[in-house]
Amino acid sequence: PKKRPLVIVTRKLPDPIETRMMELFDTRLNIADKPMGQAELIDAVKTADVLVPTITDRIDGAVLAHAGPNMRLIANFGTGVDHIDLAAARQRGITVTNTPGVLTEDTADMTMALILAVPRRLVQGAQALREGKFEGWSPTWMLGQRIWGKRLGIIGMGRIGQAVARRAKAFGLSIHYHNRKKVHESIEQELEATYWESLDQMLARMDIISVNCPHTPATFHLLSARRLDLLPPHAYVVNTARGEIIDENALVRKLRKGEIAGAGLDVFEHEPAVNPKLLELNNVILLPHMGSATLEGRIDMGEKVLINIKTFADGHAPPDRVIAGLL
Ligand code: 8YV
Repeated sequence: PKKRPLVIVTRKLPDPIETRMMELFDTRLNIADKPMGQAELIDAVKTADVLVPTITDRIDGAVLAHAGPNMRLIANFGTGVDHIDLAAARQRGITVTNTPGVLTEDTADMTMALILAVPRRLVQGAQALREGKFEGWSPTWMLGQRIWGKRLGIIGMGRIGQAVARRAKAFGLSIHYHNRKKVHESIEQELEATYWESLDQMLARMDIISVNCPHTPATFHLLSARRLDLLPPHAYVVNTARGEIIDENALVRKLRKGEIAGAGLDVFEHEPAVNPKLLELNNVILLPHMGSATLEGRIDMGEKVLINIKTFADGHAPPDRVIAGLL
C-alpha cells in the first residue's frame, strides 16, 4: 500500500474530524488554533502532501511559489475559495477542493434571520430591554418595517441563493434575482422568481437585497458606490457571502447619511477588522462571520474534507474539485 499522505491542518477542527483524520492520514494538527502566518504557510506547503486551510489562510502566489514536489492537494475547509490563488494552484498541478452543499441551508437560515431581524429591529429591541428601557407597551415604540409583501433581490442564484429564496417566499416576500444566467425554468416557477439581467435595474426596484454570490475578480465591489446609489432609501442590504463584494466604505457612507434603511452584515471587506463607523450605527446588525457556524455543519464540512483527501490519496478524482490538478 502507498504511504499515508502527510496532511497539515491550519486550524483546530471539530474533535471527531481530527480523530478520524489522524486514523486515516499522517496528520499534523494546529493545536494553538491561531491563523497561520505567511512563514508558517510556506513551511506547510514545502513539506505537506495535502494542506487543509480555511478562510483565515492566504494561500497566495507567494506561498504557493514554495510548494514542494509532494504538495498535490489543497482540501479547503469551507466553500468559498477566494483566499486561494487558484491560477497559481492550477499552474503547479495542485488540486483544490472545497465543501459545497453542506453549509447551504445553515447559511440561508442566517441570511433569512438577518432579512427578518434588521427591518424588525430585533437586536435593537433586545438591547433596549436589557438596558432597562422597556417601560411598557406603546403604540409607537420600536416600529420597524413590515417584511411580507416586500421585494427581495437576490444577487447570486446558486445553491445558497435558492435556499434563501425558498425561505423568503414562505415569509411572503416576492423573489427577484440577478445571476450570470437565468436558472432553470422549473426552479423559477417553484420560487415564482423574476430574473433581472440588469443588476442596475433590479437594485432600483428592491426593498431588500441579499448578496449570495461568490467573491471572484468579477464580483469584487459588484455593489460599487454607483450601484449602491441606485437603491431606494427604504432599502436594506444583507450580506452573508463575502465583504469584498460590496464597496464597504460606500455602504457605510450611505448608511450614515440615511440614504438606505439598514444592513445586516455577516462578512466584511477586511475581516476580522470591522469599519469602526459601522459600530456607531443602530440600523445595522453586524455578525462575526457566523453564516455556516453550526455544530452539525462543521462536522459535515470536516467529513467532506476527509472524503476529498481519502479519494485523492486512493488515486481518484475527489468529488468537490474546484481545480483539477494532477492525480
Ligand atoms: C466557512 C465560508 O466557515 O464556506 C465558506 O465559504 O465562508 C464559511 O462559512 C469558512 O470559509 C471556513 O473556511
